[in-house]
Amino acid sequence: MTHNNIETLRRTCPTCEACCGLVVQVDREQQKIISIKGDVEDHRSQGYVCAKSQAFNYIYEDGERLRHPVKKTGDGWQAISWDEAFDTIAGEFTRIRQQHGKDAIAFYVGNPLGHDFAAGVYLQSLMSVAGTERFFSAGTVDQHPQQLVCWGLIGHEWLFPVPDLDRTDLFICMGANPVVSQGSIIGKPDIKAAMNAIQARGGQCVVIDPRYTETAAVADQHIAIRPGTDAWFLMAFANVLFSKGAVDPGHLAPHVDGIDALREAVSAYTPESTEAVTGVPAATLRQLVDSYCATDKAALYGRIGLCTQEFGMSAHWMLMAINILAGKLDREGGMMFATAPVGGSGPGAESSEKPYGRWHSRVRGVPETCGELPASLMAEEITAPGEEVRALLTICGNPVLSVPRGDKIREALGSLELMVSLDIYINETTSQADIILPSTVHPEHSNVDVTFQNFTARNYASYSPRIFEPEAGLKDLGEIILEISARMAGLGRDEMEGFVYQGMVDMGCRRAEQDGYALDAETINAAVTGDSAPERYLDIMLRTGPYGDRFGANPDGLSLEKLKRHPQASMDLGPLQSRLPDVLRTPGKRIDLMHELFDNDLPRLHARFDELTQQAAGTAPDNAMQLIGRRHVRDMNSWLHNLKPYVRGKDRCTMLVNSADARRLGLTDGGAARVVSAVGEARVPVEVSDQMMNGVVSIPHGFGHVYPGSQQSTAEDLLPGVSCNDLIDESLDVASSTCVVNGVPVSVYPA
Ligand SMILES: Nc1nc2c(c(=O)[nH]1)N[C@H]1C(S)=C(S)[C@@H](COP(=O)(O)OP(=O)(O)OC[C@H]3O[C@@H](n4cnc5c(=O)[nH]c(N)nc54)[C@H](O)[C@@H]3O)O[C@H]1N2
Ligand SMILES: Nc1nc2c(c(=O)[nH]1)N[C@H]1C(S)=C(S)[C@@H](COP(=O)(O)OP(=O)(O)OC[C@H]3O[C@@H](n4cnc5c(=O)[nH]c(N)nc54)[C@H](O)[C@@H]3O)O[C@H]1N2
Ligand code: SF4
Ligand SMILES: [Mo]
Repeated sequence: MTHNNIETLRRTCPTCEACCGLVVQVDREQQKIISIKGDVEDHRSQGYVCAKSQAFNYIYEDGERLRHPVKKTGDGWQAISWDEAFDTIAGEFTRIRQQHGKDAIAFYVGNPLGHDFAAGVYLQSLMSVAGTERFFSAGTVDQHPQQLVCWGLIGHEWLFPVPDLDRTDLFICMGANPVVSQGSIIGKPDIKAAMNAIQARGGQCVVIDPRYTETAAVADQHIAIRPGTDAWFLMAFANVLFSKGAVDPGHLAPHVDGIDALREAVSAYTPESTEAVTGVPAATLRQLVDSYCATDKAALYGRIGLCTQEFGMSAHWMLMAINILAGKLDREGGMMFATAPVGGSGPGAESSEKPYGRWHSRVRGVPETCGELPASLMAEEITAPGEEVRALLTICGNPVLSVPRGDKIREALGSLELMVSLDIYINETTSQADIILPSTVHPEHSNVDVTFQNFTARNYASYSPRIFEPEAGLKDLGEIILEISARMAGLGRDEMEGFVYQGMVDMGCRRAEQDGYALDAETINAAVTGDSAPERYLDIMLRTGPYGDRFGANPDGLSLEKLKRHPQASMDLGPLQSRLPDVLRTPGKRIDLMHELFDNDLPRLHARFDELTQQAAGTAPDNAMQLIGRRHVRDMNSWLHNLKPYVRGKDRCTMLVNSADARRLGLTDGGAARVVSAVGEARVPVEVSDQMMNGVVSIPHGFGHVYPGSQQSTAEDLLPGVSCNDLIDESLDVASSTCVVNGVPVSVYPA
């Protein structure tokens, strides 16, 4: 729609997993976005947006955002041509690989990559060309435990169950604060409204968290739990299910193995025996299990607070096991699986080798999980004597602030022969690079949030058009990754792109064969549409996906063209459907509750429980506290802090502590605390808040904009904060090689 120069476009917000629908007004003459509002006609978000809905435009307009490739010289950053940049990178990567082997090149991939479909596709090519074992990502400070558990139980690493919020009558939310985070692996705009709707239909919401969070404030009940103890809480939960005779996996019953062994494994844990360790009164847990069993449509959900703790994998294992035992997995109102329009999560061949321990980190021999090593080990892996990392490529990541021991990582970056960052800012991490390649930002490229359509609470497909032509000289991130991988493979860019395209065509033909209809490469080539190669990949995926038009065999089905013609950015594909046992990819299509991944962690669980039980009987040292994190609605990890509207106002990088602890520790509201951990020490402003459980303090991550060399003056001037990750050591949930950032032991003193 065009009036004079004003054009109205619809797209989804690219900033978090909710993917809200937006109406964007653009002034073509001025090349400016003049307004971004929630799209009331979007079937998912119905006009809802949060404060960050403007973020992609603020980023677009930020004068400190990089707009051309730069290289570091003695005189500071110098603009260079793309050719020089690519020649240097490919030349050095190739030389280093020849001289020192493939593992001398490391990668770190951060969170925003998940919002760029094209970059995600080409990253796969780059990873196969590079073949490095030194692959790190934000996933190891995030969802790795969930990936492993889903692989172990259903044979898919990337198919996670989500709470069926539209139909559930009991939403139990552990270690997540979706009212602020806007939901992760839950895919639902406006969680507060969804919780209110549950309550309006007579249902209940329960939050289990060491902090009385914004989500707890909306819920009917808050259960405070001691950080890091969820696995035992859930084992006791499962035990009660057994002792009540409430185990009934429903339609999954014929497919489930290991029930008796699981009964045995949890037999020692009761609400009474775990109470001293978890801090949850036995009666509270028993009452929760009662209402869970009595509610037909109930969903037990857990997220980052459950993942990034000492027993993250076991906690998620138990959570899934409980949903299965109670017959609430894959059932309406319970935890269900989305059916993403791009396909890939349907029935398929048995999953390949176990994504755990196929190789190990060099220094402490930590097992790989899901193809990655824990990001907190980056520093020591870079400096590993004799097997040093010589070159590092970071893509959309800021590990110096977002990963435990960020300070040590930053120091280690100095020893690299070549560091390249694909990023839009010169920040705490990228300032250490030799070359930074910026890319187009969201208004300058089309996108489909493919990843998040796999974790949505209601199925949908979306398309976000490009709003502006890219600024002269800027390339899309996907193109940059393609070019680097082509050169590393000794191929031309077009040739490499051709291989990727051919791979998509082959996949389309394979899908057709599996689904029993005729499709060949010529048909695809003749009919495929898209304004760019990535759009053509997408068209093939959509058309051979579960809702696809099958290139004509199902004329009413979905295609990229249809999606582009849809009046809203996102098209409704209906409520979640039952998908099991069809999509199981486990051996013999069995759900093995006692898969070795889980069984192997039991001795560690038992031993640690005994230790904590003993500790609970004694008295803790006076200043000992446990550190957890938190998020604020105007943050997105570390990278929105250079945008004034998001950092104005009172300091939010504070340490929360409850009033009784504050008194005992000699802290005052508005004063400062000295927080000392095994690896560091920081001075942090104190905010006294009875949201906190006793013995627990909270500091958010993503701050610490204090290093010289960054070019983010707003962040540095208005809200530098401190990096809690400098206080967090390299401890891991060894069962999933995931970083432990919650429940970290610290000592707290007045400063
Ligand atoms: N203590 C503690 N630490 C945590 C967590 C926690 O709860 N507690 N949470 C963890 C989690 S869940 C995550 S996901 C990680 C996040 O870890 P990271 O992803 O490493 O960190 P971010 O701060 O999100 O950094 C994003 C980077 O991407 C860049 N960027 C943003 N948009 C674009 C773009 O369009 N193109 C390009 N090329 N670059 C872009 C930004 O400039 C920034 O450098 O942090 C983890 N760290
Ligand atoms: N505004 C905003 N939104 C975001 C982000 C952001 O930085 N800011 N980051 C995005 C990213 S990358 C992700 S992964 C998601 C994460 O989304 P969520 O999982 O909802 O993340 P958090 O808000 O950190 O909530 C984690 C909760 O776990 C609690 N917790 C800590 N330790 C424990 C424990 O041992 N047991 C239990 N039961 N609870 C514990 C914390 O108190 C906190 O309330 O958010 C995304 N959305
Ligand atoms: S909730 Fe997420 S997707 Fe929705 S407007 Fe906010 S940042 Fe954007
Ligand atoms: Mo994350």
